[in-house]
Amino acid sequence: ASSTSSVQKDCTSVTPPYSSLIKNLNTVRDILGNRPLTLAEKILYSHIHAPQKSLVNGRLVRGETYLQLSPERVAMQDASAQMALLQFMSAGLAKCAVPVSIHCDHLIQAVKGAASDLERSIISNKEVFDFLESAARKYGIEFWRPGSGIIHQIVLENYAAPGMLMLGTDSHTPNAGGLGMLAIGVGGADAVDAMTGTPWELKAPEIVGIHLTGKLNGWATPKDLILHLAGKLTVRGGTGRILEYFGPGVADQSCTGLATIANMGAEVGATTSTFPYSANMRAYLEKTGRAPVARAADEAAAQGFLSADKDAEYDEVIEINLSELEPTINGPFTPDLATPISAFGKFIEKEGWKDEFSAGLIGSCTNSSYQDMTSVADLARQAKAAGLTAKVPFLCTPGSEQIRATMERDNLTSALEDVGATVLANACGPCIGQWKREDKTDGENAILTSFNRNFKSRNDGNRLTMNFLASPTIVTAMSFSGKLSFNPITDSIPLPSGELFKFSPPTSQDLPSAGFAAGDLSYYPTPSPAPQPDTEIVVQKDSQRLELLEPFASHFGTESGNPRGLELPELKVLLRVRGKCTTDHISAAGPWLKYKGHLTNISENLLITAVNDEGGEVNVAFDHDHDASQPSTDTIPGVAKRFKARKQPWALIVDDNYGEGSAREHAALQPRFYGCSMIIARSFARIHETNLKKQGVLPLWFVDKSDYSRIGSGDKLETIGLEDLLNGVPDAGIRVKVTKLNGEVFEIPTRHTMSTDQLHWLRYGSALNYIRRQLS
Ligand code: MIC
Ligand code: SF4
Repeated sequence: ASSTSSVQKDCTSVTPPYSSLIKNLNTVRDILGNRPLTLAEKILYSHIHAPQKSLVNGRLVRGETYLQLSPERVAMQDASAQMALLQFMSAGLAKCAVPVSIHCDHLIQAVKGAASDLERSIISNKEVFDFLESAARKYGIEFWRPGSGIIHQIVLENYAAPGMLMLGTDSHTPNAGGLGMLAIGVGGADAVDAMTGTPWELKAPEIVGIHLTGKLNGWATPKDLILHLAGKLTVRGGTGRILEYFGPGVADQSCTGLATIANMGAEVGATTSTFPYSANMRAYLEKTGRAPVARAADEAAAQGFLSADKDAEYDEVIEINLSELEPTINGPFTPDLATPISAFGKFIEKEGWKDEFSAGLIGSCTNSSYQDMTSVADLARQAKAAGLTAKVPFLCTPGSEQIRATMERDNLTSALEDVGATVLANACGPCIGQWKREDKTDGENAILTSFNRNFKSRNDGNRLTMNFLASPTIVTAMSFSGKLSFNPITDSIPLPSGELFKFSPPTSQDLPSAGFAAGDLSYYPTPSPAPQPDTEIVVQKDSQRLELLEPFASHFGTESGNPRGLELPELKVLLRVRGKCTTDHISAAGPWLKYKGHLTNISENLLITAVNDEGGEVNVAFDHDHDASQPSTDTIPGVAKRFKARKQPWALIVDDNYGEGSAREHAALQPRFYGCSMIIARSFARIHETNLKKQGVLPLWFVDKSDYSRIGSGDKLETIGLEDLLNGVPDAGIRVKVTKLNGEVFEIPTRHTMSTDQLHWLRYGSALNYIRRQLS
């Protein structure tokens, strides 16, 4: 079944309940003494659960107060949904408390091209897709099957709406902020809060105002704005903060351009990003079959709900003049190493890297809008007219079936294929290491992508592949030269005729004049399906892909064998991790994605790319208690397994921004599964810190960052003060007594960020154990 006109949507299920939100907001406004509010505050505060009860003393301090929120919707992708559903199932409810959608996108491997890749991936992941589909049927969840597209693009096209609050089990969930809402990336256990109707807790973020003036010109795109900002803010700059854009420069950007900016707010650690409602958002809603949502949003905007109040106060304001922005290329290995294109050639030369790259990749959840695709097709046509084809493999992943079908109808696909591009399935593919690369399997090489993330080993599993992030137009133009130093704005490409070819700045169209083509209608799920409680969810006993979850044991009480009361049992340090340690280091993706629903199997990848600060080696840990039959060192998961076998609970010592990157909660589940009870960090990334708390691991921050180097593997750690905290004694902080291997003893001070509720999670062993108690 195929159709060329856009699908009719059931807009009743996706229109935010504006009047009750505004009413709730007014209650909060009264409590706060009617001070002017930012847009992000309005959206957050309108979703506070029972404000009269939860805002005790009328106090709400950004960066301090914990808010109890009621999100309106949850979206989950196939990799993270497995754990989220396994946890939800163990809560024993018959249906979800809010609308939920599941998107099959991460598990599709790119090898040859859309059709065969999809077919092969459906077979190889059948067990998992069947599991997700049956769970969706049982609990009344909208199920977007493999091939339908990437979660964030589908959410933008179908579910996102101005003023909404949504959670997604993926760090790039903020993409939906392009429609003027707050969409927040979380771990599966947080999604379970919303799915069970438990208020979801978030420390009121600080709000950074980003004031946009001027106009983008020539080759500069919204992607360049966020690449530039990432360079300014660094991968830590957004932690605990929402980025709220405002000013005259917002209205000119297309809705999908804003989504790209919001998407990559994840790269600076921001809680999310948002923008005031605009005419372009209205146009996007209308073109994607949601005119009734646009009409309702117009009314809400007229009441001042969808933009900041005059004189609203930001915690910091950053000025960006769009007229001064130039295309920017970020990387390698970190998304915040930003170089303007005019300086990029020199940068490559200075680093001594070869002036070549081996593949150009466009699309993904970050950059596969109609606007992106019309602009790259324009460049492809210019190149074709000059007789050029791409110099390097040139791959494109459309974000959704709707985009794919519209590209095909409007001859954008053929324009790309004419110059040698391969159009892959509507899925994550190479962005998440689902890329069976047959050309470069090892050795140093560079790739250029329009994706969002570029940590080591991410795309093709090769640690030496340098991934540079750029706008789709820059990636495309450079793919015709194959040289990293090529700047399409100033440089020309020599043609066989001896003439020189220079690109004209790309032209684009933000929305298709003929509307979006729906493509294969069988990809669209029934809106708000009724739960079918009789559906059986099959998890085979000997399955290598799925495993039912055993609740984690509490650290305290007689069963735990812990003699220390409400202090953690005595812990042994497994490892001191050096430097950057993202969730990709803690729980690698690529080939491991297939074990996302099997905790025992996926735990084999624990920290396998982390650097041991004692010695500097990757994936090596020391076992100071080994017996005669065991070597004194092993892989990190190897030593963790030995500790588990000895029932020896353990701790990690880690560096700054520990757990940056994704929302994957496996990075918290896996250490907990092997017996990790505490992690002391120089600092944590937000989502990961919460994920640890949810699974009953205590995250502590060094008060004095230099204490990091005083603690090493084999040292014994004892908490002092946790018992008081759990007993509600006013917070005096937790001290940690360190007994070094050589017998030396000292104490260090630490800080924590645990709210009262989060302390319950620790006490019962996990948030889920606590929810189960509450529900029973
Ligand atoms: C990513 O982009 O890193 C992922 C894969 O989408 C992750 C989610 C996951 O690991 O399940 C994310 O961003 O949260
Ligand atoms: Fe998929 Fe990549 Fe987007 Fe994550 S960042 S959702 S892996 S396309």
